[in-house]
Amino acid sequence: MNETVASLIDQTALRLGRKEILLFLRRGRIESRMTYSSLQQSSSQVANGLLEMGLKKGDRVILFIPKSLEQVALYLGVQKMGAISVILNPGFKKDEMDYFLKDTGARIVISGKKEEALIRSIDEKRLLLSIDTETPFTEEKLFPGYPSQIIDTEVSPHDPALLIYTSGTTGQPKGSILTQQNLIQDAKNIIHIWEMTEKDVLCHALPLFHVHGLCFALHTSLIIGAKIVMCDEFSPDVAVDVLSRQKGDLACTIFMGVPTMYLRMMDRIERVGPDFSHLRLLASGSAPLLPKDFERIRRVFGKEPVEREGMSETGMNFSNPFRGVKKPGSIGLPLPHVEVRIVTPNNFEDLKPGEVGEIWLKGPNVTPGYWRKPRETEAAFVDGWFRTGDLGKKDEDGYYYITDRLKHIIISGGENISPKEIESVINQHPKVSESCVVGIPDERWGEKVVAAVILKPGVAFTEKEIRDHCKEHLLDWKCPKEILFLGELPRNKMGKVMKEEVMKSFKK
Ligand code: MLC
Repeated sequence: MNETVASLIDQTALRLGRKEILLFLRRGRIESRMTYSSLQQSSSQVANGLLEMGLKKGDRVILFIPKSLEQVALYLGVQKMGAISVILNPGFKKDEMDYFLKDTGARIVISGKKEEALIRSIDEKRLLLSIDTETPFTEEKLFPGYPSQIIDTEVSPHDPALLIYTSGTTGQPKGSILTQQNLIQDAKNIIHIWEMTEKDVLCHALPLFHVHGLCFALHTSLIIGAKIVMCDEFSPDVAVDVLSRQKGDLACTIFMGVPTMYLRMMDRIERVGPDFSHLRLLASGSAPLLPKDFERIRRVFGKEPVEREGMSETGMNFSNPFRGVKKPGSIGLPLPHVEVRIVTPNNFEDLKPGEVGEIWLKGPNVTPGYWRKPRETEAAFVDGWFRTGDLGKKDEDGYYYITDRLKHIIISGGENISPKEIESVINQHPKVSESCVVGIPDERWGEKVVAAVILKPGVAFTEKEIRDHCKEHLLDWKCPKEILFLGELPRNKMGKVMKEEVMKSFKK
């Protein structure tokens, strides 16, 4: 049998059956506990149940469900039967979900109770399974009575296992295909470089619909047998409370977060000042960690953070060493088997250390391409090298730095946001002539989304109305935090909007 994410987890589960592997916290209180054998049993029942419903290997299964133990068991069940998981933010609005349903061609949607109505409003007849995630986990909620033996589906290393949607620079999200091999390589790399073992306990406060919370945090822990203290959502108070426990069920050794999470925790901690010496790894990624925040984490937590870099298309690519020198402002060294080039973006010439160019990647962790988007896939690769769209450099010690972005993406609180997607929503409004969305530096979010809007002549439109319009069509955090009405957009001689100039108008 080929190795799959699910088979690796099963092997550990067989060894550590009675171990409590997941502990679920709702609003900071322990709600449910799950052993490996319970996870194994319910996920196998899910797999058998889905097979009996007629689902097959390679079918897409959308998980549109709040963070919960049910979500974990369902996700693993989908993995076991060889279908492709599409795990989506339960906050997506109707238009966004309409797009995902069409783009994935999903055979079934598994939703939470609250999310069910939204799917039904798009497609009354779609095969849908709605699961209650608001009450404590029980095995009976999923597929009770179905066989609980391990499924033996023929899955090859190159079969797609997961679609992770990422903000497309042209507007529409693209489903990055991650194969079994991509996911396994990624998990093995992380376990290896961060020296994860079954003695570890991870505080999991990330969403499960991104590679960060799903692949870097969940896969690694389940594969190696590290216990997970899973929070229903990120709350700085709960995270600080959990991370400061030195003994008992909740005592953790690892935290993985985005810089915004650290900043929000530190605003609390500096007033309280607990002892965090039991934590062995504080990992930060998904957005740049400013050197001043690196220093602040070191001061407040008494430990240097390990900054690392990854992408939905590749999993994790770089990390500062767990034991060696961690350089503030650097994303660190390439992970095992990840090849890196820094090239001139125009004529693809390799550059020397210290010179800034586009970062290109190759390795078993890199996606074979975007789901049903051959043109975007072709544009993303040159001779088998993945073009990240990030500009960066390497120093004399081999540490990498991201200096800028070639692609138009805003990174806010660790979420990648496409300005084009927001512009097209704003521009849809009949009162709007055009708009330009940019990201400007922000203490809380790293960057925040702002919009310059040009109205049609003679119409009246308020900032609130634009925001409401955006909230109707877009996830809340994609909506502009500031809106400026301009007479016209600044353009260069070619007629192209000068984003830098638009950004300046917000800094006044
Ligand atoms: C929430 N809000 C945001 C936001 N998240 N605004 C801008 N950017 C964000 N990321 C806004 C909401 O719209 C709302 O405003 C207000 O904040 C409170 O909402 P909330 O839902 O209570 O927010 P909160 O739970 O506090 O969320 C903050 C956060 C979250 C930092 C915990 O954004 C988060 O989980 N970020 C991590 C995302 C992540 O996992 N990224 C990994 C991508 S993978 P209003 O006005 O609407 O009321 C990747 C690869 C890699 O990048 O290497 O990791």
